[in-house]
Amino acid sequence: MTATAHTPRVFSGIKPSGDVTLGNYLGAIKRWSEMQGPTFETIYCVVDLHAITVWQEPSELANATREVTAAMLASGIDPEKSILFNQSQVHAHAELAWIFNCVARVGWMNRMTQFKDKAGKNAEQVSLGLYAYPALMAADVLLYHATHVPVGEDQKQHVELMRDIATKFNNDFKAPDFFPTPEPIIEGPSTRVMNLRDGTKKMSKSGDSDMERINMTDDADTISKKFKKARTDPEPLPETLEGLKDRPEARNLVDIYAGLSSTTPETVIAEYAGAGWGRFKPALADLAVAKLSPISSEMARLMNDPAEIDRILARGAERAEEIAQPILEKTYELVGMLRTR
Ligand code: AQP
Repeated sequence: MTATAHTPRVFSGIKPSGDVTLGNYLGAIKRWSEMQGPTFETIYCVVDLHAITVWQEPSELANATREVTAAMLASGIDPEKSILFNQSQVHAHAELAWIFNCVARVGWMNRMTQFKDKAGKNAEQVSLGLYAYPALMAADVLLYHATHVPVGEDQKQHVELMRDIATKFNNDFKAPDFFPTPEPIIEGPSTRVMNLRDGTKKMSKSGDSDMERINMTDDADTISKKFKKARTDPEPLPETLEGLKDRPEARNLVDIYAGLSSTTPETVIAEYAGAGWGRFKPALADLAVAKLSPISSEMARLMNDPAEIDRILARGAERAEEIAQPILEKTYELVGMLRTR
């Protein structure tokens, strides 16, 4: 079996750890929706087990899971075309993650920059789960023998680590190509949407200030206000993209415009060369409102019918389990676990 012998299958996930941001939308969800079609089987997951690597209020987690699901559905993820479910309903994720905890090396985890960023100076106090997160992420993808993982730039290192885990497992247990080595898909102008107040930091759900991100649930006035107050420099937009070098905030706004209008940063610069912020920011805000308002209205409609969201997730979990369970069983067999029933 070679990597190409595996069914072309996409897996990706998003944590229910706060309001879905424009970064999550442009870097992940919008692209996930575009990947539905004849080329790939697509599996999308609300990764609630990942969310609890940092504290989540128990009374809010179920609703946050529904809200992220609503954002995915409203952005065009079709539960008939894709398998859409939440991670904790398919037990095999946690089981395979344990096996991968025993395959991955501590030295590999120590190199993960996202852990260093998230733990900061507090590394002794964060959960063991946050440290082991990449092994669970490897399990999420490899449980389905997925071959492609569309993610934002921040997840690239984790996809490389999952390739190392797959290779080591296949070697250790003498099962050549049992697990595929998945390819990350990181493309387009919005693989790293930056914070609106500091163009050197990523836009995140859990960032300190609401003004640094656009939430998918923000109304038109809030979106306009946030773009108006977004940090920029005093210079107008340059004639070419090279002119945005060393101007991270300006580059970010151009990239966001390109992502929202499904074009390239070059095209945006060609249209707005020489424009000041007084012209560009309102145009960007109008574009964002036009693209995001239909999504936020649809999210609100879906959130009025939580039973329907739960039904979609339950059906998705059943379909996911049909693929995952035989792969988990084969994994246990390769590891040598006694199976008596
Ligand atoms: N700023 C971003 N630009 C582009 N892509 C992004 N993604 C996240 N932020 C950006 C992509 O969104 C997908 C889901 O991410 P996640 O929720 O699983 O985890 P995350 O990367 O840790 O996202 P956040 O928003 O930063 O969440 P918190 O603050 O809770 O940790 C992934 O494909 C990710 O690359």
